[in-house]
Amino acid sequence: MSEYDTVSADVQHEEEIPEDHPRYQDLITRHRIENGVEKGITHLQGMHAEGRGSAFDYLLGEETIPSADAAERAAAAHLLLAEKPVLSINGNVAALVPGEMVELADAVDADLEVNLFNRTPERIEAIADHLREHGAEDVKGLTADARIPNLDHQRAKVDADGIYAADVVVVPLEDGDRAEALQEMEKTEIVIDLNPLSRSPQVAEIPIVDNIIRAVPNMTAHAEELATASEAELRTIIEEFDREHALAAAEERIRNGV
Ligand code: PTJ
Repeated sequence: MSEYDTVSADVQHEEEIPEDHPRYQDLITRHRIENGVEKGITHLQGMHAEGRGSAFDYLLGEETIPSADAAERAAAAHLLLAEKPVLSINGNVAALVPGEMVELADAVDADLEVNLFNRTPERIEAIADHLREHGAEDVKGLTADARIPNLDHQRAKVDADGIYAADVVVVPLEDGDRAEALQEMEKTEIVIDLNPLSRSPQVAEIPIVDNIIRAVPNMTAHAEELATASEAELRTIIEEFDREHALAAAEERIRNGV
C-alpha cells in the first residue's frame, strides 16, 4: 500500500490532501467542486463539467503550455485597456477560484458578475455571498435588468450596467451559445476552457486553454507586471497574440502530446 492510499476519499478540508501527492491539483479541484455542491454554489452538472475538464488537463500535462501563457498575457493586456471589463462567474468558477477572481478584478479594475445556466435566486445569492466572503465589495448579476439578444435561456439575464454594457468580458468554463451571442454584441471575449474544440474558445478573441486554477493567478501576475506599460505596448502584446496558433497548439498537445 502506498502512502497516498491513506488520502481519504472523503476529505473534509483541502489541507488534508498532501501537496506532494501526484494528483494533488486534481484532488484539490474535485474537493472544491464537491464543497461547492454541498454549499449550494455549484450545480450538480458542474461535476460533469469538472470531469471533462480534468480529462483534458491530464492530456495537456496539467501545466500552462506556452501558447496559454501568451493568451493569459494578451488577456491581461485587453483587460487593462478595457473601458468596462467584467468577469463572469458561474457555480464552478465560484467554487474553484473565488479569491483569485477577486484579485484579478482588483488588478484590472473589473466588475464581477454572477451569470448562471441553472439560475435560481438561492444560487445567485449563495455565490454572491461566497464572493463577498473572499473579499468582493460589489457583485453584479442580482439585478438582471437587461437581456443578451438572441439567447433564450437563463444565461441571457445580465445587469444593464454589467455584462450588458461591458466592452471586454471574461467567460470561463461554459460551452455554449452565450459566447456566440456576446460576439454578436461585439464584445471582446476572453474564454477560459480546457477543451480547445468547445464552441466558446472557438469564437473567443482570446481563447485560454488552461485550467482556471492556473490561468487566473497567471493573468493577475501578467496584469500586475503590465500595470505601468504604455497603451502602445499593450496593443503590441494583443496584436502579436495568434488565436489560431493557440487553439492549434493546445489541440496538438492534447492529441499527440507535442
Ligand atoms: O453554474 P451554472 O449553472 O452556470 O452551470 C455551469 C456549468 C459548468 C455546469 C455549465 O456551464 C456547463 O454545463 O458547462 P459545460 O458545457 O460542461 O462546459 C464547461 C467547459 O469547461 C468544458 O469544456 C470543460 O472542459 C471546461 N472545464 C471544466 N473544468 C475546467 C474547465 N476549463 C478550465 N478549467 C477547469 N477547471
